[in-house]
Amino acid sequence: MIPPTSTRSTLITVAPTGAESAKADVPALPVTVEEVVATARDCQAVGASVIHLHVRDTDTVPTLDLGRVREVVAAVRESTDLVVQLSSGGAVTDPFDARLAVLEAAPDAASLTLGTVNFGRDVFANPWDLIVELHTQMQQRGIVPEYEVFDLGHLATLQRLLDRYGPPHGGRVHVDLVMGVPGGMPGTAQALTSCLPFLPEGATFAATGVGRTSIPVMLAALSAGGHLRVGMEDTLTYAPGEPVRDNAQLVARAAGLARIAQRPPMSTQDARGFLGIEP
Ligand code: KMH
Ligand code: ZN
Repeated sequence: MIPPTSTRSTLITVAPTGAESAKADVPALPVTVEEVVATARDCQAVGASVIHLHVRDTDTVPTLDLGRVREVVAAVRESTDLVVQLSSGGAVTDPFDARLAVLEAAPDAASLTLGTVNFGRDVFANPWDLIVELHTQMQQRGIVPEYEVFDLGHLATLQRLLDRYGPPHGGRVHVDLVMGVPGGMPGTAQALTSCLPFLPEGATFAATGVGRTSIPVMLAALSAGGHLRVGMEDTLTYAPGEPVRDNAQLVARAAGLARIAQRPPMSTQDARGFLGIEP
């Protein structure tokens, strides 16, 4: 097995909003510019160094409207030092050209999903040509990708992508294992461990456990030298019967586990160095 490159600290990404939950069902979900900025600030204060952003319009509906995306990116940059990572995944209904166009907002980083996966009753479509276009456009625009892996086969696609099109901007191959999505790999220590031998040489990884898999996935990731992503995009229940209060509550728990693992949260400055993002 190729051991993943471990670090002395833990990169914690917060995914505060996502594209799946409705504000009406989850009143604590940050959807306005002000709510996103407040969450970003609170999450940085308790240990996040990266924010994975999905944007909502003024009716709280997920949007890839470039003007709105730019507005949110600028507002988060003005109020925090977080690495701004835009979602290029959007919602399952978003067209490919609109998902590609978010790169025009010039984020520090963007997600890049490495294959199609069932997503509950929907299909999250990520064909090869879209993957290549996202990868090469990010190279050209100086945007650092976070490779999102929902299933083991996506790691084989990543290797093929790197072999054919070369390394990402910044040089760091950083993968997020998104686990526990109904249709993707399960959120278990066994599944996480199974992925590790298939990471490209020198790659680092984070893991995200959706729903109740959040805690086992965090513990497994930390044990294996990995990094963490948490947030209300992925988890709405803090403990059985207890809704998440806010994103900072999830980040604070992740930071606590990272400290127990003796790999405390990475600063935003260190996160930029780690990911190969210019200061
Ligand atoms: N909303 C999901 C369909 C990403 O942000 O890149 C896809 C997603 C992945 O959340
Ligand atoms: Zn996302």
